[in-house]
Amino acid sequence: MAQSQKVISGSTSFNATLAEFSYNGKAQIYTKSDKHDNGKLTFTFYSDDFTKQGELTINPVEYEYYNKYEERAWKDGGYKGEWQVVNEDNGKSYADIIKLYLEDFDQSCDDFRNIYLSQTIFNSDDKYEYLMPVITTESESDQGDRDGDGNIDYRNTWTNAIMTGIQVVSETGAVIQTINFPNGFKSSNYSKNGADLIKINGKLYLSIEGKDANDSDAILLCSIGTTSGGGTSTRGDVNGDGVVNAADVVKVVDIISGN
Ligand SMILES: [Ca+2]
Ligand SMILES: [Ca+2]
Repeated sequence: MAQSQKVISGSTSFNATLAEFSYNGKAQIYTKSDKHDNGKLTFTFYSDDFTKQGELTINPVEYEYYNKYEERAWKDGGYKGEWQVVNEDNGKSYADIIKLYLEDFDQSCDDFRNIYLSQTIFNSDDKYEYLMPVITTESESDQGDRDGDGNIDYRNTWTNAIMTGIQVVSETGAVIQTINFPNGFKSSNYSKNGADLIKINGKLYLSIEGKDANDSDAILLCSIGTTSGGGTSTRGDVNGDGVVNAADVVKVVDIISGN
């Protein structure tokens, strides 16, 4: 029996698109590049016998980060000395694209991890789509009293990358849909947790963990339509006005919160 073998350098994990979200109903093997090469992220597609078929290179969102830690030096039996900067760092970082975890309540409910690319979740054409976070940065700080003398003797300032929306981007680079999070909702842990792609009764939803406007833990639920092909309705058009926009997100949120 002939064997196919292939060493794929620069890639960390095997992946594949899901057949149910592909244009021709077939899964497609791909790998995702290990590191951002000057910010670029490369997906490489392979046939079932590992023949390279093509690449998709995208430019992740770039943002500036900043960290600074200062403390008072030890003097006279306490942290009473001059303020000194222990660590200060700034530069550019890249926000990864959003990975989806499928939770299919119509089937086994087992989740399928790491869906980066799909063809038919967000529209019905044969192009791949992926999700880019809309990023803003917020400054945070804390301070404290290490020696308990009642006087502040250290302070820490840093920036957090906050996701305030999602862009659905075609492999052509065109933004085909922008979801602006409503009501002050924001998410800072998207890169670790990704987002859930939930399938219930044939309908698809995004579920994103984050904070509401009062800084309480919250999830944002967002309808993105059905998986059945051939329909004429606009995917994600919850309120039926023919346009997919933030109003659709708000409508779903209102339903969930019982307003
Ligand atoms: Ca498509
Ligand atoms: Ca102190």
